[in-house]
Amino acid sequence: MPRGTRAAPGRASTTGRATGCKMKIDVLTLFPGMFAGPMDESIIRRAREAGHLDLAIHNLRDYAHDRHRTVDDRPFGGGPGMLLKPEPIFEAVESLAGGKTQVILMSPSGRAFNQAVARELAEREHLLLISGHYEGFDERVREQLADDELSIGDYVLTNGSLPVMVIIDAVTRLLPGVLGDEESARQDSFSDGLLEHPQYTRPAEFRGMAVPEVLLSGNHAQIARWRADQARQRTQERRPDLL
Ligand code: JCQ
Repeated sequence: MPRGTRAAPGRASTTGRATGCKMKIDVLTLFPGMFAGPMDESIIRRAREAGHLDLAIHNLRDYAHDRHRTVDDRPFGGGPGMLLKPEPIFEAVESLAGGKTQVILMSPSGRAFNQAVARELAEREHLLLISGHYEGFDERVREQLADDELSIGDYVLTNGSLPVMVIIDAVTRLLPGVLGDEESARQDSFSDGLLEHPQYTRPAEFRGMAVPEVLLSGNHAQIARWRADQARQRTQERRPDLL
């Protein structure tokens, strides 16, 4: 059975992660150096240090065994560019994936990544994220190895490492214990599918620009109505697709 036809995330399955225990993420990339820095700062760093996230970066070239450690080749049928050849990816997945692994390809041809997908992935126990490059993957990688293929947006990047880091960031902050109680509560209050309302901090007047009077009024019912209305207007203006 192809990997893609196994139980979908979210449902009861053998692939879910018990809440409160560690998530494992393996990354397969041609540019492991891109991950040093972004994955060693801020909340991701803390999540790793606290043991919520076990992150390992693997160089795809380490799974190529010819003299030149070749990872790419020309497309059958002709055309420009190069494809990632199947053998190193198959060997890497066979070495890194187990029965509970969700194998995910990153490419502009994937299904759209969003907050709902992030919540799905945060339930899994083991992710193997594979960064695309060149013109893409040999189709047999999709058919035989991948459970999912994700795009972070309709634009083309030079390789999938930044998209992989976007996924890791969005998923890690959802793992139990990673964010403080205050930030988790804030997150819940904005899961209404609208853009955020305008916010202000001190001073109440800055270079002639005043904070809206209602926010200084202390009338919390009126403030809540103002914020809801601003969020609705802003969403209508910038992201009517969300309404
Ligand atoms: C991911 N949105 C854009 C670039 C080919 C098939 O493999 C490829 C992967 C990439 C990198 O990913 C993206 C992307 N989501 O560009 C070319």
